[in-house]
Amino acid sequence: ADAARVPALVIGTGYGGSVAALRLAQAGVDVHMIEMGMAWDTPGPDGKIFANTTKPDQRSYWLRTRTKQPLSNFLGFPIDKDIPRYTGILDAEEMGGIIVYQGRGVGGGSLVNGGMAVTPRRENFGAVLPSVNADEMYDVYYPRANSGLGVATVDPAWFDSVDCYQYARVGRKHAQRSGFPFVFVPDVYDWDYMKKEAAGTVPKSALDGEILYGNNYGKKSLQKTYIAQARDTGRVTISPLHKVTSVSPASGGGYTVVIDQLNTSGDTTATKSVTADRVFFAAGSVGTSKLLTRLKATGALPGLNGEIGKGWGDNGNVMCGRANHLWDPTGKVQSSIPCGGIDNWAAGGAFAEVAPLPTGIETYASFYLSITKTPHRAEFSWNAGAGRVDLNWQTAWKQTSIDAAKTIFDKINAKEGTIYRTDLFGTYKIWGDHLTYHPLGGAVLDKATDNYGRLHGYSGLYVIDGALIPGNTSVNPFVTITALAERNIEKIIATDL
Ligand code: FAE
Repeated sequence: ADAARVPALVIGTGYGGSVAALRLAQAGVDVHMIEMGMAWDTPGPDGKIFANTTKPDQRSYWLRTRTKQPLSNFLGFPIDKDIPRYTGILDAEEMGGIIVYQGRGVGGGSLVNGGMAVTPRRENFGAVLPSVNADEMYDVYYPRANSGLGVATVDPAWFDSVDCYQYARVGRKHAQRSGFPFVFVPDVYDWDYMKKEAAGTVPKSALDGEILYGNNYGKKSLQKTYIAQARDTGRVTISPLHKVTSVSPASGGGYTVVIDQLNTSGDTTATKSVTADRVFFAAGSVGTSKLLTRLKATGALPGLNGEIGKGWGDNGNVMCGRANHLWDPTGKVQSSIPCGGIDNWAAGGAFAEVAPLPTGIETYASFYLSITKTPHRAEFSWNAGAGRVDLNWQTAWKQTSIDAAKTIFDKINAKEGTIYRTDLFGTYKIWGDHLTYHPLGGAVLDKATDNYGRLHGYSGLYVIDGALIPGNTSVNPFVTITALAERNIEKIIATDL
């Protein structure tokens, strides 16, 4: 093991980690980022870095021998297939009755997500992060995050005219006919690039159905925004295919960080150790929570407090499809980037994204991902016998989310004389209630940490990712994760360095 010493080590390269790295580097601090996933900067044999959604291959899944697609069935047929085991981009992690989808690689969730960049309504923020000054967030940190991420909204005139958003216009029509507000949802996709895709003048990404396994062209993942800026400072190094396994106090001050180097089969090829003055946990809600829960229980960081592992939620995610009449086709070519939603949060506790079903054929289906208000919170705990961290999620808890989503879709179905699709998640199964895209919490702000993410019990250890947010954000979470990281790192740089 080499005895390298670094001023700041960041575990993970998603939203929280990228904000921390950029701002620390700009303040003159050298930063080492550790990422268990791949770099995603080299084209595969097909000339593209990322696999297409319709043709998953080894690049698509983290260490699985079979795909685990969020929509497992289509027209009654199972669509999962065998693939070689590889350090691919999407992790479908099975945790106590819920599949938690997460991005793996330099850029974290920004590699795989839909790019929907939503700021919660001001009146809902108090329930999202009760200990945070909302005026500061809405005056300073949300604007800073939106600008750093490159957030923009679709041109409404183009939206109204283009084939690839037929599905979203059908979604709008049905929402409005039932009296629900339809709202445009901002995104980090380059809208000018998508216009060129539609015009046929550039290689297609959104209009070729790319999502979930990476976008080859138009999406501004963190690789193109925060991480590019961080690299430009010359102070940030990134080690992909390296996984942090331990953090503990070092005898001469700072922390000893133990890191496994992985090959693309997921085997450990070397174990290294680095001493860091400060360590930022940015491994994502599940990654950070699992690491801290294990380190607390096994004696590496025994002084962490009793809030570690608590307050985890699924952001109330639930999916469903509706079968439209033949006079309401949703389009053969659907942009993989959603741009609108149905806001029934105040009345029914549900905000539903009108999502694409980019199959390449006409399906007459409307598809939705709902974010719902849910009180249920699970807890991570160390299972000493099995040597792993467990999560006590209860599958029955999703009923609250289904009930909230039904406040929208039962009404639309009644108005339109339509029914739910029963073929997308199994045979005769309406609700996609087995998964989440939005894990949140596990090291909650102002509980496991102080009000700026400093872990209780140890100076120089910080949490700066989705683990800070207690389970529910009322909308898609990454703008809030980014804005909170901007707020916290500003305070940490001003007072701790
Ligand atoms: P995250 O982005 O998950 O980054 C954590 C990183 O740490 C990952 O790259 C890990 O590989 C790495 N890591 C974990 N453990 C270790 C370790 N021990 N050592 C080294 N590295 C490690 O965390 N959100 C939205 O707001 N809008 C959307 O449209 C949207 N769509 C989504 C679609 C999908 C399919 C998925 C999976 C998620 C989606 N999300 C969306 C959620 C969003 O991507 C997620 O909230 C953020 O990525 C979480 O950011 P963090 O910084 O917490």
